[in-house]
Amino acid sequence: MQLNSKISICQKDITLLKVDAIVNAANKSLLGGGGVDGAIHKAAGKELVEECRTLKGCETGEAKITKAYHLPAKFVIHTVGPIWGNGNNNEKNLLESCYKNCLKLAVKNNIKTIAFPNISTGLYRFPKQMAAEIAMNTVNSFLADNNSIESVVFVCFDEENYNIYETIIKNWMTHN
Ligand code: AR6
Repeated sequence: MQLNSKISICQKDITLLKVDAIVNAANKSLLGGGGVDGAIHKAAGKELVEECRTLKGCETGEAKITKAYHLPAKFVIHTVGPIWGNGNNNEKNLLESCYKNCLKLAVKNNIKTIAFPNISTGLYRFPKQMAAEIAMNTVNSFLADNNSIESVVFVCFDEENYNIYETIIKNWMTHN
């Protein structure tokens, strides 16, 4: 399958992006935490946690949407990635579900531009290479069947993730 031209990568702080929706790598409580979750809540302001409280949490692999308050984005889509154990606890399928459910929710809410962080690859310790392959394959397949989303950007905060995504794209271009 060809790499969809709607997919791009960048190395930035996701809270700075002016897209329709940024995705948050949250925990099941949806009440904030460290990593990208902490950065999003800090930049959005306390109204975000107030709205999140009304959502009553979120299961691993699922996604829920809120407004983005003081962020430049319009919406935040909160998803809960799997905590990496040994790979035998359905981690891969759950990570795939995160990306799929975020995109489904985006389509439902008429979101055209969306930015993903590298879900589960920080505190949740999912191996970065495997996570990147799952992320790219899942999003690319989704875009092949759905025309309403116009742009998906993978926001790689750390150098290691950026290099992994860059290499995957280069390989994809040369082999497809
Ligand atoms: N912009 C973009 N990416 C970021 C940013 C940022 N500002 N900050 C960190 N990252 P993590 P997880 C990257 O740990 O592994 C929280 O406490 C980071 O480099 O944020 O899914 C939640 O509440 C990494 O590649 O999320 C949960 O308890 C990626 O974001 C738990 O962490 C994900 O790292 C979720 O763990």
